Amino acid sequence: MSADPHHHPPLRDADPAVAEIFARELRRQQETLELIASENHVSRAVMEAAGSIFTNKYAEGYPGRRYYGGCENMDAVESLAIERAKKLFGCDHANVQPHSGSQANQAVFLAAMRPGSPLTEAEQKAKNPDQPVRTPGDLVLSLHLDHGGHLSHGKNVNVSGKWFRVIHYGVDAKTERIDMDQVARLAREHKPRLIITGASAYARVWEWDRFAQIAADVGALLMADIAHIAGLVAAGLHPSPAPVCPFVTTTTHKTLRGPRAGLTMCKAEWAKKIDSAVFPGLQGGPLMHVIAAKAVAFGEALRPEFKAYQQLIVDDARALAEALMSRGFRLVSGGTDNHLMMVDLRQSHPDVSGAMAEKWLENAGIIVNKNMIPFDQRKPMETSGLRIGTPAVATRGLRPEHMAAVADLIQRVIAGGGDDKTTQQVRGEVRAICAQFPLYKD
Ligand code: DSN
Repeated sequence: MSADPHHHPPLRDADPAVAEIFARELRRQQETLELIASENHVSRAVMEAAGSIFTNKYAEGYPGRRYYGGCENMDAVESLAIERAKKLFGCDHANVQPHSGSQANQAVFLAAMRPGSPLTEAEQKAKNPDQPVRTPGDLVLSLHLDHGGHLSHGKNVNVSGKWFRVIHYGVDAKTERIDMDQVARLAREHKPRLIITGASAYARVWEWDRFAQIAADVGALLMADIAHIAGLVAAGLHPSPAPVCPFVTTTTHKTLRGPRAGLTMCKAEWAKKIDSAVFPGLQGGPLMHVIAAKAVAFGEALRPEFKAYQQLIVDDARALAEALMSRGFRLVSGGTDNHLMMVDLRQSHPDVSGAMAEKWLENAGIIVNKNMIPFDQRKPMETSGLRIGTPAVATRGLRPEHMAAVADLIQRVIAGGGDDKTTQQVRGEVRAICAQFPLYKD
């Protein structure tokens, strides 16, 4: 920073090294097809808010109850974000402060669950005879990570799996859809305190009502993590869990197309506990610039154009799924109901792992991610699957009629085994498509 406090040179002068990295990233986003199901390109308005003077302000506490002076504008923007979130999702209460989806989920654990050790007393003693024994934590029932679940839903390396006992349901081997009979049986047998629904790699509709019935039958609490499908839920293109789930959590940056952050919603009776869990339970100062950007994104999502955008995401995903299947790719569960599809490479390309395909596609300007698929034999860093989603290409304006060309490019790269000639040819064609659908052009 310059010695003169009134002189604020733009980034390109203040720090050319960082500015050059930003310029490269802008070019990368402009010239590649972003098909990672959890990513998107936000509006300039959202970026402006995220990079605003609100980054200068501490505002621990909540609107009207802060631990710092000078918070009137923080209160205004946070209240706006809360009101818009409530309207968007039809929830009783919204806490807009979680920094991420994982923290949005942790707020529910902290508010509603009794932590402890995931091990039984005997297991703890066998493992660490000299350690004091901790009581077993409450039990969670959630979707297996390999079947599309999420790290923060009880994976042993995550705090959710270290402090709570966890059992998993999965998809049916034949239909590759959630095995609701298994959910009901596990719930009956194990009586979990919390059932978690929601996934990061599941292409089908969630049956919230059936989950709610199962939870009610065994006296469990129910949480829906709608991080991936939040935009679809807000637009009414996927059923909303809000009427039947005491807790609904989400990130704000996937289909919802807001800043990178989280959101925890709940029924009125949990409002106080959720607020205390987020602050002071898990976090200190809220990121007020990000909360301002959430307010902007929620405002965008309340407009009629947002519904048309979400419809385009779904239409693009269906068209891409059809186009990939007609080119010989097998999709888990045979298709998609939402914004993503899981490609199973085992039949069409048994010698190609998800990791290999991800790299070849990246070299050709097509960005996807390798992903475990149900009953995968390969390891998580290798995988037999690819996860492909359409939120970002729909933002660029690609329509269902463009998806055959996209599927063709994917097919050529994978069939070519990453050879240089095909890679260069496809890269050129990707650039041409990107130029036809420019990003951040003015
Ligand atoms: N990492 C996110 C995703 O890609 O789905 C989930 O947290």
